[in-house]
Amino acid sequence: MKVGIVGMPNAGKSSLFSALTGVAAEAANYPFTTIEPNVAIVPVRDERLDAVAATVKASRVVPDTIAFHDIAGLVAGAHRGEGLGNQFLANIRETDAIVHVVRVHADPNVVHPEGRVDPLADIDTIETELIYADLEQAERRLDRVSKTAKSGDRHAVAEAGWLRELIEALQAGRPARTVPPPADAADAVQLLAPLTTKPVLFVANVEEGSDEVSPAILEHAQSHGAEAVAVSARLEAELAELDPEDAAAMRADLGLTQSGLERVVRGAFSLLELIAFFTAGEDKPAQSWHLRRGLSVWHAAGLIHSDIQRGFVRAEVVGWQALVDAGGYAGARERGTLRIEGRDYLMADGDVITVRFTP
Ligand SMILES: Nc1nc2c(ncn2[C@@H]2O[C@H](COP(=O)(O)OP(=O)(O)OP(=O)(O)O)[C@@H](O)[C@H]2O)c(=O)[nH]1
Ligand SMILES: [Mg+2]
Repeated sequence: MKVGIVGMPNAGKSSLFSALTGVAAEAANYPFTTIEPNVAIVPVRDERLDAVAATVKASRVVPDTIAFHDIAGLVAGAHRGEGLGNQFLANIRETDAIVHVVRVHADPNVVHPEGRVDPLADIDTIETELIYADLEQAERRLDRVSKTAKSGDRHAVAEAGWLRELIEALQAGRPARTVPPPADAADAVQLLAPLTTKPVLFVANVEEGSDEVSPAILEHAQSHGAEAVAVSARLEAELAELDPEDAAAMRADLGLTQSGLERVVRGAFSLLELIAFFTAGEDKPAQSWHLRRGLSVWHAAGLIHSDIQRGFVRAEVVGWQALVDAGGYAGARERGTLRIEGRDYLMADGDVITVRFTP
């Protein structure tokens, strides 16, 4: 899963990013990979996976990951080249979701590009720039597609029609998610990858020691089908440099219950309606995976390996808690909590699966 971080200059994007990177580097049992300097691979901690690993005596714990992409800040008029322009938005076209960092803290030592701290106005600026970036992209695509459409190609005609409708909506300030493509050009969205179809998680960058999202931001998020969490980005970046016990003690001092980064990671997952499932065996790695809610064990098998999906025969499925309670697979089989399921079985959050397949 890939997430792009957007926001105004000085909003706290890179601080959030370093906090995430710090956490990733600290997770000693995870092979930290820097793909590019501005991509942080963050393991998704899950206590259920730890319990499963201990129960089945797994060799090690391999958490699923999220890749966060940090990019330069956007200012009003970025699409006309203001600030650093908007071309680096191309780096996050391929992401699954967007984290929108909004400055809420009023630290006078941190310069605001507009000279005032106004979270809702900043959100509007960024949303407008994302819409302009999509508009540019859609117009360029329409140029190309309308040439093919002239020859009467049905798919191109349908796509061009959709693009015209999309362009009209974007020009009126409406995001691309409000204009779904017609059935005969259903792949057009994937081709264009508009930024304003992606789910958004607002991260309110709040004063240290605060962990509440203001009602105005929450309301904005909810009315746009988005979610919002509060984080103090600089504090989290500092905490990520401490060892875990010191960080926990400092958190307790500040009265913060949950790690702000955990809120970001969980927020990102709930945004995408992902459920977790696990694979584990004695002396084998215990691994967590994430799948969109409503998909089958056959889809889950495909995430693990395309060969396992291709040769799918059946799956042994047990809820993580039932597995832990039974003390392992043998116990779960005896109690009847471990079931044999076919390829259409719909995965539930927390399932532990073993897929039998013909190689
Ligand atoms: N007081 C306070 N300062 C913060 C907080 N988060 C970030 N800052 C400071 O704000 C400044 C900008 O933070 P960055 O994380 O670099 O912001 P950015 O969004 O990456 O900025 P650009 O890369 O310029 O777009 C830095 O001096 C940070 O230390 C915070 O929660 N509280
Ligand atoms: Mg930055």
